[in-house]
Amino acid sequence: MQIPECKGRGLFFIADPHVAATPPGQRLEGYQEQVLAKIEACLIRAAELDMVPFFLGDLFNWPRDNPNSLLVELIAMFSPYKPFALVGNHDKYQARFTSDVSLAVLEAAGVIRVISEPGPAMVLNTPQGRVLVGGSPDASPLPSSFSRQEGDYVAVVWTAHHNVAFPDFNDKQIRLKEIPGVDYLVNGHIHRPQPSVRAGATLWCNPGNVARLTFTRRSKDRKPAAALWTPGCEDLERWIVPHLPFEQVFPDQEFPPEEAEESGASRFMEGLERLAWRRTREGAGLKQFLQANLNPESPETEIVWELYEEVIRG
Ligand SMILES: [Mn+2]
Repeated sequence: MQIPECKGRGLFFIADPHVAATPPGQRLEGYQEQVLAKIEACLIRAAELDMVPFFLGDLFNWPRDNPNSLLVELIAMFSPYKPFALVGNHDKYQARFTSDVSLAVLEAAGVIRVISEPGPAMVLNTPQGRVLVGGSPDASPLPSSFSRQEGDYVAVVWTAHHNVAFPDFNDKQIRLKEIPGVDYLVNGHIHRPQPSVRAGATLWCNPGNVARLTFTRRSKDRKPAAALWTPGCEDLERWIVPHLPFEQVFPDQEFPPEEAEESGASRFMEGLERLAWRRTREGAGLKQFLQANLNPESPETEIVWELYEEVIRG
């Protein structure tokens, strides 16, 4: 299969922008304009640096309930740049990437190069030589190795949107190990930035998403950043995306208690707080949450259900 050839100094990675017309998570009104401004800033910066823009999955927050006006705006914005986009779990409807999802509309408009099947995605011609860029979209396998001949490429960069066991996420399924023939593996999906980890010849990177979606101290302390790859780099280089102060994009309220957030000891309280902090339409999951988390043997359970009934009736 013929893959596109591009020219540039490197790759400009933008992870998980989660574009949406209505604010996702705990974000306030104005989200659409804010996230589009971030993406545009990234595309302009990538062009200034002569780098190829590359979305690491979850371009959209919702796969297909996006107004046409938003799609038209994205088509106009992407048209001069033709960025690459790996398919993320949020880009799919009922776990499938079909012509029914918004990302497919952008692809049909010819303004974005979608990677919906695992494999080599492009050859990037850099001043240092040819670079093979591959991708494994959501739910597709990562390569166990990549075969290349001496002198074929100066580097092989593989992109992914997977549950990788980076240091903060020991319980995730995919272990960090060397992938012979792959020099860099750059992952989206895990929104919290992680330090890069070397496994043999493969450097595993997880730059973290450019949109802040959750109301936590961690989001408050974090500066959303894109990640720049150049041939031979020791690690990705961060580029802080211009963004509004935390206070302007999240509601003015208290954080959940420190213990629950940090220790992870009380998953129940953590989950319950998250539920309570979600506003309006997302609050409906309380009953489901209680059913899944309350221990029927425990004496408090009956009291919690009584309270629940009271709240629902009230
Ligand atoms: Mn995501």
